[in-house]
Amino acid sequence: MNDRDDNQPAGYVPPRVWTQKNNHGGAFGSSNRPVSGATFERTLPVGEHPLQLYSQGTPNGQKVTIMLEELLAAGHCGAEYDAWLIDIFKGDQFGSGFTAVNPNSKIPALVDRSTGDITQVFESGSILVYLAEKFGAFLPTEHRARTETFNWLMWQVGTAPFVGGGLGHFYAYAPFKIEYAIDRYAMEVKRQLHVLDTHLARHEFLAGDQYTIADMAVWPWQPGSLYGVYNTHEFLNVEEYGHLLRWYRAIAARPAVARGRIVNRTAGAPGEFLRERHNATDLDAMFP
Ligand SMILES: N[C@@H](CCC(=O)N[C@@H](CS)C(=O)NCC(=O)O)C(=O)O
Repeated sequence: MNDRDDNQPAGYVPPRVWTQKNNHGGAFGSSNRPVSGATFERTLPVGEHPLQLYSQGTPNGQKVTIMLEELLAAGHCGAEYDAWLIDIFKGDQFGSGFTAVNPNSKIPALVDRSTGDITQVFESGSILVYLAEKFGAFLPTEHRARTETFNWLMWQVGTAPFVGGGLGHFYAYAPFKIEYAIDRYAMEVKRQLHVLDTHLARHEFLAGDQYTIADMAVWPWQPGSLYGVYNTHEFLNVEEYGHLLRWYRAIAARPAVARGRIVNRTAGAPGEFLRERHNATDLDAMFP
C-alpha cells in the first residue's frame, strides 16, 4: 500500500470487508445499492402500441429510440412505440414493474406485446439485435458484414462502462475529482476513440459500407456522450479524430437520428428534448 496520505480522501484505507455507507456522495450516491431488486411497488404504464419502451434519453437509451425511429423511417410501421420515461435520477429504475422487466434496474428495457405471451428485452445491445431480427433491418445477412456488425456492437457494449461508469462518472458525477481515476479512464477512452478513428479512416460505417445497429450503438457514446452528458470533448480533444467526426456528423444528419436522440430526454434547449413519445406526431411537431 502507498503512503495513505496520498489516498483520496487522505488517510483512507480500504477496510477488510466493504460495507455500505448511508450516502456515498455524487450524483447516484444515495440511490445505488449493493443488492438488486425493487425498493417500491409501481406497475409500468402501458400504451396502445405493441412496443413499449421504458427508458431515459441517456446514451444507452438513445441507441434504442434511434433504432425505432430508423425502422419507422424505413417504412416498418410495426415499430410504432410508446416511450415511457424512467427517471434514473429519481430512482424509477427500482420500481417493481421495471425490475420485473429488467432485474438489473438499468434503462433501457423493452416489452413487445405483439408476440402472444409478452416478450421482455433488456440490455441495449440485446434490444438492438431483437428489433433488427424482428424487422429484418440494419443487421446484414451476408456473413462478413454480419460478423463485423456483431464485432462492433459487442465492442461497444463492452467499452461503454469505461466511458460512462469510468471517465464520465469520475469527471462529472463523483463528489470530488481524483486525478488517478480521471487519468486512467481518459487514457482508455482516448484509446477507444483512436480505435474508431483508425477503422473509420478505411470504412464508411463500422461494418463496412452499410449503416447498421453497430453504428447506432456507438454513435451516442463514442463520441456522443463526450459532447453531451459528460461534456469532456474539449478535455479529450475529440476534434483531433477527423475520420470519427466525419462519421459522427454523417449519422447526426440522418432525420431519424435527430428524432431518436431527443426521446425521453428530460432537459435541454427548446426542441432538444421530449420527455415521452407516444405517437409519431409528438416528434413531427418538433421537426416541422
Ligand atoms: N449494459 C446496460 C447498461 C445500461 C445502463 O447503464 N443504464 C444506465 C443509464 S445509461 C442506468 O440505467 N443507470 C441507472 C443506475 O445505475 O441506477 C445496457 O447496455 O443496456
